[in-house]
Amino acid sequence: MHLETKAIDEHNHQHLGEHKRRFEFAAGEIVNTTEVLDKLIAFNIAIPSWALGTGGTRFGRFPEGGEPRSLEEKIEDVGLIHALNRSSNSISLHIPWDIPENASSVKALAAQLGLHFDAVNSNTFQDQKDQKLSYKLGSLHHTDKAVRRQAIEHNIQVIKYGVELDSKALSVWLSDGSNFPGQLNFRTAFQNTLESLQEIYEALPSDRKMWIEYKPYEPNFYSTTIADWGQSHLLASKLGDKAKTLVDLGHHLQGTNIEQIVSLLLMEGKLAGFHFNDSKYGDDDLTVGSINPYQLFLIFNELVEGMDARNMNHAKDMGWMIDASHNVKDPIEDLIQSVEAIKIAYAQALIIDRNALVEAQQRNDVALAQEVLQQAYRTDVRPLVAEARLRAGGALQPITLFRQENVRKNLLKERGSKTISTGL
Ligand code: PSV
Ligand code: MN
Repeated sequence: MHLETKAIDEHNHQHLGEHKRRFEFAAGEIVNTTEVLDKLIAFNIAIPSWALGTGGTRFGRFPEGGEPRSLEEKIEDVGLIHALNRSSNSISLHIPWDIPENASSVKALAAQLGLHFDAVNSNTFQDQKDQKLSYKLGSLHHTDKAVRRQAIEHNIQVIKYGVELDSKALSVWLSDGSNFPGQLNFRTAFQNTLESLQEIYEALPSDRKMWIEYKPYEPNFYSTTIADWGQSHLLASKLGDKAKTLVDLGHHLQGTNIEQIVSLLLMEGKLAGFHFNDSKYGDDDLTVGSINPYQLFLIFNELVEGMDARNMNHAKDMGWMIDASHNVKDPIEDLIQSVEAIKIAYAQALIIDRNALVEAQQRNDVALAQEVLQQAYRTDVRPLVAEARLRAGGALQPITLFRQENVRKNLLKERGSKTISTGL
């Protein structure tokens, strides 16, 4: 389904008066409105191809209907999101859930919708239909060299798909680990992983990156071979400049200070980017900002400060991606909410009074430092995010328009109610 520009214009016209009033009030409170708007307009967050269908749990899946049946339809859905919010101009593919059989036609379709391809993700955490050897006991860390070889070849194949799609990075997440004490020799598992990654790294063209994700548990519950940022960073350091650590917000134990991790990885030039989501217990895949928007803001505080310290381009020098697919919401509405939450946190981080914060930190004025941060956090920046969207050609209220235009109903009519898109 395609959303006409006319529908967006009419919607914006209808809500313009109210928006203007709110925007003028917000802009009057903020000293750097123009800078914030420019940065918001430039800032895009990639949509994962696996989030366009309804997610599930091991207890079941309750599809919404109208889910994309092919890679082309997934691209169309991202096109819809981007038309509404003008902030999601790329898609991240998971191989083999989405094999781009014909790269040039897929690229052309994406380009028509103003999209390009973000990181490509390999998958050695599931066995595929005609696969010779099983990943039941791991992939790149496996004790059997033949299994490692198969997993290495898969990653090299994914790099090739990525090159055809002009994707800039290979993202690797391994479920490798152990379920019981004694099952694994940790050192051998780590060294096997490193050697396997080295071979993959060598197959990576010089202008591409390898992003290494970590996760403390699930599906293995005693140990995970790349369990935390230290282990990912160790691998990335040994591999070289093209390798960096990817932070997925759902991949931490409760109470972990993720903002501190982000700050130090940035300091070392080893932060690849993000998989955004929110979680209450673990890798819950909840909508970004739905549980702990303050943590998201604190992460963006470190990101903005750290990127500025390294003179980085906020929009381009890092991988920004959502990794979530929950089971009770319309996936498109859910993704729109996630992107909005990210942009709100980013805008709030951009309006922090940096000089006042540095001064408070220097003087160890703890109370004032908190005041400075919370002054920004408690400012309602939603009118700025909406204004940036308006200037970029998007809708003032994306979800309202999505509902008014009966997008899901139309997709159901077009694709049927029993479609299930590939993914977890
Ligand atoms: C694993 O939990 C993960 O975060 C990895 O990024 C996967 O590629 C993705 O989710 C999809 O399962
Ligand atoms: Mn992830």
